[in-house]
Amino acid sequence: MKTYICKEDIMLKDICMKKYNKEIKDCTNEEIYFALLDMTKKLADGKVSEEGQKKVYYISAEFLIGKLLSNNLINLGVFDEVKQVLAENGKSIYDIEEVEPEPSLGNGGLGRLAACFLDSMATLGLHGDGIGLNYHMGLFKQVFENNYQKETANPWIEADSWLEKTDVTNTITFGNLKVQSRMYDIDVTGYENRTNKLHLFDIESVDESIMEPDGINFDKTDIAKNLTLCLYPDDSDEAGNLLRIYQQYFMVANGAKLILDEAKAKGSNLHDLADYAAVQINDTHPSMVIPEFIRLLTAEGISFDEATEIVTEVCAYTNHTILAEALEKWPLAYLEKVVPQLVPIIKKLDEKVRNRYKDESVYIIDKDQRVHMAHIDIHYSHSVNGVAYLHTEILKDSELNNFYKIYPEKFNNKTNGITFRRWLLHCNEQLAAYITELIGDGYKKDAEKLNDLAKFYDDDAVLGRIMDIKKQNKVVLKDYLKETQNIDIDENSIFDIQVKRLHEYKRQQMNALWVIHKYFDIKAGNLPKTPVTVIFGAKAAPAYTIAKDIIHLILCLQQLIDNDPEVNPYLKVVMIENYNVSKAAKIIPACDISEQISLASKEASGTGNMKFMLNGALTLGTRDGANVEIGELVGEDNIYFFGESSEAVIDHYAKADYVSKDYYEQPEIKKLVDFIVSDELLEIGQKESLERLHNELIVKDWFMTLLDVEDYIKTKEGVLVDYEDRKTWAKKALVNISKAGFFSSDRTIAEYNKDIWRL
Ligand code: CRA
Repeated sequence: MKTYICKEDIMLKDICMKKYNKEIKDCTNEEIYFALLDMTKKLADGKVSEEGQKKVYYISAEFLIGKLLSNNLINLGVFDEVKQVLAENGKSIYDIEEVEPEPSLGNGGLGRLAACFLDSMATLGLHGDGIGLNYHMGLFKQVFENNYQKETANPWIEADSWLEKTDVTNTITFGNLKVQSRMYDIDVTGYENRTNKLHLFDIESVDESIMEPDGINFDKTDIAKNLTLCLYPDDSDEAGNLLRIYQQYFMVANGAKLILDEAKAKGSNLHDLADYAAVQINDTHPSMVIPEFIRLLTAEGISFDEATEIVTEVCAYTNHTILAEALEKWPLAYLEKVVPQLVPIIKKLDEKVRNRYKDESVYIIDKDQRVHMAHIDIHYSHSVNGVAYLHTEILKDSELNNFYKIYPEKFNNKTNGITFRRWLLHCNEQLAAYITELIGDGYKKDAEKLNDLAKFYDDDAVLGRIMDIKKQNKVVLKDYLKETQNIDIDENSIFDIQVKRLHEYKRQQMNALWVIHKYFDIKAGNLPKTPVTVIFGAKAAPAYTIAKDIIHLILCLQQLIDNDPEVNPYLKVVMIENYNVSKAAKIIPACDISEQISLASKEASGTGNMKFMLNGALTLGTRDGANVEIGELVGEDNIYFFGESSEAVIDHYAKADYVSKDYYEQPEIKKLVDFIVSDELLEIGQKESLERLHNELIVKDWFMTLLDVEDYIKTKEGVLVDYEDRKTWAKKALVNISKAGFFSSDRTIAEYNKDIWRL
C-alpha cells in the first residue's frame, strides 16, 4: 500500500469526511475533485527535494499545462490506487476529470512544449522552475456559429484551484505607472521524483469585470486592470502592441527579481550569478529579461560591461520559428512609452554591436527605429538553439546565417520532445498497459526501451492486439463526439486527423482540397473500400482573416457532405470545437493517419507529429521539422512523405518564382479550387469568405498549397490503399511506437542540461 493510505490526513476518505462530513460514495464529483486537489497538493509538497546550488528558470509567455489532476496522480504514483478507491465507491476517475477546468495558458506547440519540459525537468530530478503569467481568461474559447469560429471568454480560475497564493509581491514600474504584482505557484510533479514549481505572476488590481459581454473585448489602455486578463490580446492597433509590451515586461521584471533574490539567498554575490542560475528564454516574448537583468545588476554596483558578460553566461535562447511575422520587432517609441528604464540599456547594447560589426542586419535597432528582440537574445545569450535538426540547419544556413557567421559556437539543436506520462500513460492507458505486458515498464523512465518492441514486428497476436486497442480508442472518441458535439462517426472508418493551430503554412486548406477531390470521386462512383473520417481541430487567431475563412470552408464541407446521402456513407468531415489539451488526449490515441503537411521549411518542429506516432498512427507529411527525424527513425517504408523539399521551397522564395496561377490552370487542380465557390458551397456558406479564400489561393498562395496538392492527393490515396492490408499496417504502427522513444522530452531536457544549463 502506498504511503498516502497510511497517513490519516492525506487519505481521500478522511479529506472528504473533514471537508464535507461525507463518505466518498455520498460526495458529488465536484466534491471529490476538490478533495483530490487537496490530497494531491499535500502529496506533492512531500516531494519538494533539496535545492542544488544552480537552478534553471524556463521563462515563457505560454505554459499549456492542460488539466493536472490525473497527470499529477500518475506522476505521484497513486493513479491506479485512486481509480480503484473511487470505483469501489461507485465513482469514476474519468467523470471526475471532466470537472476540472482546463487552463488555456497557451496557444499551441510552444506552450505545450514548455509544459512537457517542466514535467521532464521534475522527472529527471533537475531543479528547474517555470516563470510565466497568470492570465485569467487565457486564450479564447472557440465556438462554432453559422459555420464560423466565434471567440468567447475562457475563464478557468476557481476559488479553489492548483494555484497557491504566495507571499511574494513586487512593485513593478512602467514609465508613469506602478502596479503591484503577486506570485502564484502551481506544483509541477515529476514522475516518481521531485516537485518543482511553475511561478505565475499576476497583478493585484486585475479586474475581470472590465471584460465586455462578448467575452473577448476590453479597454486595452486600462493596464492596471487588464494586464493579466488574456493571452495574446488583439495587437492590431497601437494599444494592443503596448499591452503586449506591458505583459512581457511585467513577466520578466518579476522573474528577474525572483531569480536574483533566490541566488542571493543561496550565497551568490551576483558576480557569480551563472553558478546559481540558468535562464532559458522561450522565443522572444521574454527577451526583455536581458536588459532587465543588466538594469538590476548595474543598480547593485556592477559595471555595465561586467553585467553584460554575466547575463550572457546566464541566458540561453530558443528560436521556435522562421516566420517573419513571429520574430518580434518593437518600435523603439513603444518601448520608450512602456519601459523607458530599459531604453538606454538597449541602446548601449546596440552600440556595442555597432562598434564590432559592420553588417547592418545584425544590429539591434534598425534604421526604422525598431528593436529586434531576437537580436538581443543572440548577441547576449551564450546559446541559440532551434527545435529540430532541419530547423536548426535552416537557421544556420539562411535565416540567421549572418549571426551564425559571427557566433558559430553558440548555435545548437535541441529536437523537441513530449512527455510520455501525458501522451501515452495517461491518454492511452490500454496501450501503455499492453506495452508493459510485452516489455516491462522500464520504458516509462527510459523511453528508448520502446525499441524492445522490435521483437514483435512479426507476431500476429501482438499486431492484432495493437489494432484492437486502436479500435477501442476510436470508440472512445466516437462516444465523446456524440456527447459533446452530437456528431456521429463510424469507428470502422479510417480516422485521418489534422489537429493544430490554424495557419496557412500548416495547409489545412490542402487537406480540404483532398476532401473535395474525394467528394468528386465518390460522386463519380469510385467508392473507397473503407470509409474515411477526416477530423480537424484548430483555433484561428481572431484577426487572421484567411485562417478563419479556412475554418469556414471546412465547416461548410462538413455540412455539405453530412447532407448528401450519396457521399456520407463513405466520407465524413468533422471539425472539433475548441481544440485543446484534453481533447487532444482523446483524439490522438484514435488516429490512423497523422496529417503533418506543412510547407517544407516552415514548421520548425511540430510535436503533434510525435504524439501521433507514439500512439501508433502513421504520418502523412512533408519533409519538414521533426518529420524528417521521424522518417529517419522509422525508415521510408513506415512513413508517407510527399511534396517539394525545403531546399526547393527556400529557392522558390529566394527567386520569387512560384506562381500559383500556373498550377491553378491545370484542369485537375482548377476543378478542386473552383469548388470553393461552387453553387453547392455558396448555398451553405458566405460568399465573401469563400471568394476571398478562392482568390487568395489563385493570386497569392504564399504557402504554396497548389505546389504540392497533386502529390499530396496521390500519396494520400496510396495510404488509403495500404490501410486495407491490415497486417502490414499494424506492423508499420508498431514500428512507429517502438521508434518513438527518441521523442521523449526527457531526452530533450537531458540534452539542454548537458549542453546548456549544466546543473
Ligand atoms: N507554433 C513551431 O511552429 C514547434 C513549436 C515548439 C512553434 C512548432 O513547429 O513545434 O513552436 N513556434 O517548438 C512558435 O510558436 C513562436 O513560434 C509553434 O508552436
